Amino acid sequence: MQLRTSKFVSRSAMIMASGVLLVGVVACADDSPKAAGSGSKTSGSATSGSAGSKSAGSKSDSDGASSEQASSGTDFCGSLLALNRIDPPGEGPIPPTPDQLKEWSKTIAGPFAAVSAAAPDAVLDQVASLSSAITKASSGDGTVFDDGSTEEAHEGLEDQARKDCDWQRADVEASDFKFSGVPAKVDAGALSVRLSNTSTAEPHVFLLLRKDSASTQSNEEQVTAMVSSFDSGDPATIKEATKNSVSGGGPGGVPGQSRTHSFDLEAGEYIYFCPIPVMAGGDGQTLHYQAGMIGELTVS
Ligand SMILES: [Cu+2]
Repeated sequence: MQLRTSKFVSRSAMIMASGVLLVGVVACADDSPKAAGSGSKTSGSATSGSAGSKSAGSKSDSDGASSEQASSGTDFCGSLLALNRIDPPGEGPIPPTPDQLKEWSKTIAGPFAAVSAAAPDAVLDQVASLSSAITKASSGDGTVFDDGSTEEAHEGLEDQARKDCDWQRADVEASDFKFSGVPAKVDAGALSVRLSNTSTAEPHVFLLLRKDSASTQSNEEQVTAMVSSFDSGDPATIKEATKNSVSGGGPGGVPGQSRTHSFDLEAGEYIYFCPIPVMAGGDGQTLHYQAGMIGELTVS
């Protein structure tokens, strides 16, 4: 039982991170970021090169025309959305193996290079930080997921996107145990969700599951069917059970934190939910969505 809980926290921590890198709920609470850039010692990956050269070189030639900046902004917006669709490494709540990390770093290399190439000068430091984290992952080093600075860096990109991108926004408050401020309905396309955790004790995350219109199960039952598949530890079972989950995770943070994730949503009916177990005074078995952190979002 305890195992299930701790595994689930781990999975939540993984999926809460935006498409790029995730930080353990506990790890990010201890607030001990490792030196950004230490991964650059690792021999090169495809991603570190492009980010590194951009961060080294392009700050000085930022006197470009504003039209150039506008088109670069458009690329930045689209490429960030694409990056955010990439799932975290590993299977369900099970921490990724070194091989899975290596595989993931290959998957994310192209989308990250696109972000890196299009990123405005204002976020070059963040791009460099993420690049070094991906380089670490490419050597099978999972400590990138414990590093609060990588999550901060991704937040910097999301923050910039809110300035540069013509996206729908939702400012959502997560408290114990409900979400406030989630629109009932949005248009298909980009939606930047900024989650502010106003709890004093509980981490929260905002995830989306596309409703199965053929299902006779309640929303809560559909979420439970998905999250309980992680207990099987079987990749095929998990894959089938999570097929309607919106890929790439969602915004999440510890008490007092604000975190942002931009989704690119197709039309449909979605369930939003937080799957973290009740921690303070909880039995370790009740998950936040079972205590009220669940609702519906229509995308049309
Ligand atoms: Cu929660």
